[in-house]
Amino acid sequence: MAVAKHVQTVFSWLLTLLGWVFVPLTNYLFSRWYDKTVRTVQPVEDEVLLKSATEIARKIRSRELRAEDVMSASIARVQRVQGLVNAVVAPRYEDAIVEARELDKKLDADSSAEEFSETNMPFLGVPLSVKEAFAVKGMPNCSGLVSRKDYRSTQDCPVVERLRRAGAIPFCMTNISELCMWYESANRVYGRTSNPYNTSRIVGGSSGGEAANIASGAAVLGVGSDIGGSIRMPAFFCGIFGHRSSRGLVPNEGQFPMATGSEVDLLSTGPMCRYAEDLLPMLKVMSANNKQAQLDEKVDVTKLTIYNIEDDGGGLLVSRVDPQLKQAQARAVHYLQTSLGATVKNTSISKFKYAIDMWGAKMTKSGGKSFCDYMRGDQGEVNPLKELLLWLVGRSKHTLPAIALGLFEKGDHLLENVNKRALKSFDKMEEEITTLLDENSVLIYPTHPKIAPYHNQPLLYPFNWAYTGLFNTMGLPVTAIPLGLSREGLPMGMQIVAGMNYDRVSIAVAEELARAKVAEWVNPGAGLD
Ligand SMILES: *[C@@H]1O[C@H](CO)[C@@H](O)[C@H](O)[C@H]1NC(C)=O
Ligand SMILES: *[C@@H]1O[C@H](CO)[C@@H](O)[C@H](O)[C@H]1NC(C)=O
Ligand SMILES: *[C@@H]1O[C@H](CO)[C@@H](O)[C@H](O)[C@H]1NC(C)=O
Ligand SMILES: CC(=O)N[C@H]1CO[C@H](CO)[C@@H](O)[C@@H]1O
Repeated sequence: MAVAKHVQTVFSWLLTLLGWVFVPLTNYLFSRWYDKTVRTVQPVEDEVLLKSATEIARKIRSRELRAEDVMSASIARVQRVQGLVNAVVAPRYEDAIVEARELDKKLDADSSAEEFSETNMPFLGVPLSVKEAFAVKGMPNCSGLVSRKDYRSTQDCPVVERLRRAGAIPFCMTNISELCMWYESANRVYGRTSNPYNTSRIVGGSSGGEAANIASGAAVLGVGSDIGGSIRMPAFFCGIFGHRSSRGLVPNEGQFPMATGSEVDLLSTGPMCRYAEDLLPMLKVMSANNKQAQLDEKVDVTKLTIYNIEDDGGGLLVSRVDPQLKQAQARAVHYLQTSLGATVKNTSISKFKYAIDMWGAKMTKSGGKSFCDYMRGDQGEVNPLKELLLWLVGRSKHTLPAIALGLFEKGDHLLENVNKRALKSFDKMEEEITTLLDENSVLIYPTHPKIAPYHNQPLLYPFNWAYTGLFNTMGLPVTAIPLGLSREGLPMGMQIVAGMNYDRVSIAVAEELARAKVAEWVNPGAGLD
């Protein structure tokens, strides 16, 4: 036992040492490769696009704005940035314009009608972007799988239906990673999405098109889902807000792939947006005001205890947290302490470094449908080894991360003991977290150890999503917030984690930091020539 532990320590030293040489070297090589094509999108200039969804809806209700004009502005913005960003994979512009026009007509007739009130339709006429994996009537739902590319949804999924009832108008579907299982959004159906702040960088995944579309200023609201960080990582890389809702709060139905077995415990659907004030109204609509979470209860931020955790304490094969991210997090925490009077406690939780093992063990135990099964669409299973050989000669219809995950899954039985141990660690960690987090406390943690890497670079850091995946294992609500730009002009951010069903608490902290402009979306390209 002692020997095993020693070997493990030595091994992790070696890796760290290797990392020191390796990271600068690969960074250098990647930058040489990608710098030739680097661009940033032009800043958003149209005032209509620089308002929160709540405000847009208010102005449409009072007839200061016309729904059709707002929709046209959003569409024009997509068309302006699409060539660089490639976030939108299926437009529904004509239908969206018709729907906006019809709404205008009704509002012109009687805009004070009860049906259009703020309570009934908080997102009256607001353009809505949706992750392609969700069903929107008449739109594709292939999740980047070539064999499903002609599929069209026959009806809206529950969250889209609810957002429509609240007045939002879906106008486009956005890119994802293949089968939503990687943190770079690229696939063989729609190609790759690039970061609006610097096109040499990733947008994250799987809800990457969503984050890029919102960050580039085209959409103000979006819908994402998160089984290992798929809302929070893209929100982080693109500098917007994203909320992973408490387990069971928002319906997951109507997305492909849909989690099966107890994988559902890890999956959560939630809002993505540019302005913090839209998070809570969106969550209310998406959860249909589920009573459990008491979203209307006020939160007194000054009474909060903030548990600040700097990093995972040295997870194997997980990158160290970038010093710029640590500084940004420290600044935000300092603000909460000094300006708001919250109590800050620096802490660490030793089990956090086993995040990947615990996540893997939870997924294996869930007994859901196999990934190789999903890769094949509806026709049996894909053989990942064969796909790897085909990939090497450029003939596979799958992406490398998907093939690698398929291979990994095939070897999963070898990890039986590791999984058993990980589940024990998990139980201890969950107990510790449950005692820490209540209605008067949150935990602050980095969203990701590295600022948006270059395209394809995530293949070198395949386990860095440990920072987000950790909280899926417990099903907790987490709000990812942006924290300005780094020296390289790329978004930074952090996670605010709350206790089960205390979504309103992490969101309240996000709102408070947004009010002080500590947490905010930055117009991409602003300040550059
Ligand atoms: C996706 O579209 C197909 C029809 O092509 C439909 O059968 C399926 O239910 C849709 N998926 C979801 C999640 O709605
Ligand atoms: C994008 O990143 C590259 C590599 O770090 C850098 O050389 C370039 O200046 C950046 N471009 C912009 C517009 O920030
Ligand atoms: C927490 O740690 C940071 C350094 O990481 C330090 O600046 C801060 O004062 C500490 N806060 C408390 C409350 O101990
Ligand atoms: C790179 C790539 O394939 N982009 C496609 C993304 O989806 C849109 C809409 O379907 C296409 O027009 C692009 O060509």
